[in-house]
Amino acid sequence: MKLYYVPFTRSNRPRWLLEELGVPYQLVRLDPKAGQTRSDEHTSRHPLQHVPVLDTPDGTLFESAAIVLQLADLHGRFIPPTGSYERGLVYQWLFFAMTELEPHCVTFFDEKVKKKTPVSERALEAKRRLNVAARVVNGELANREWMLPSGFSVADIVLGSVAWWANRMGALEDAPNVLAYVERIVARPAYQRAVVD
Ligand SMILES: N[C@@H](CCC(=O)N[C@@H](CS)C(=O)NCC(=O)O)C(=O)O
Repeated sequence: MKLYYVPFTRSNRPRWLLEELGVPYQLVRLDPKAGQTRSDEHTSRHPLQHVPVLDTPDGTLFESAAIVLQLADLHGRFIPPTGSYERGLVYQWLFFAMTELEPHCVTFFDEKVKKKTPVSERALEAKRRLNVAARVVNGELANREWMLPSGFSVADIVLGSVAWWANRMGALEDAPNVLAYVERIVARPAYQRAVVD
């Protein structure tokens, strides 16, 4: 399998899972500054010219959460059986991460990091809404290390990477269990290998 990749982006989610799985893969680095994500070749892989894209024997796939679900299913690891209650929890936390947490991170990032206006109304509202959702995760993690009762899963890859980003931007407020969770994530050897470059 080939993973089209830009360092320090959402493409580290499938890379992290591939490292957790310990399976061989080819990393194809693209340089957005050199226009490599906007080439016709890459546009044919991803119509929005984004990463990650996974090249599989059957065709290409985009969307980081979809890719990690597919990889976990293909290898039968880090994902509970189809139809089980815990599989439902995986879907719940993946959708929660992508719809309730990440969009507010994106807005906060656009204001604070890109526009350098951390106290704009838009930034403050994004931070407020992000923390409403983060409090839910904080409560879940009160007595558990990972999002599923049975242990580490793809839910942690997606939700954990969003939590890492929120923390990195200084957007989290009063979420000690989420902070401890982020520390557990960055301590994982596979995570470290995935974000090294
Ligand atoms: N929802 C998509 C978002 C993909 C996305 O926005 N990727 C960004 C990097 S995090 C990207 O490729 N930006 C364009 C570029 O780097 O040229 C996913 O999770 O895969």
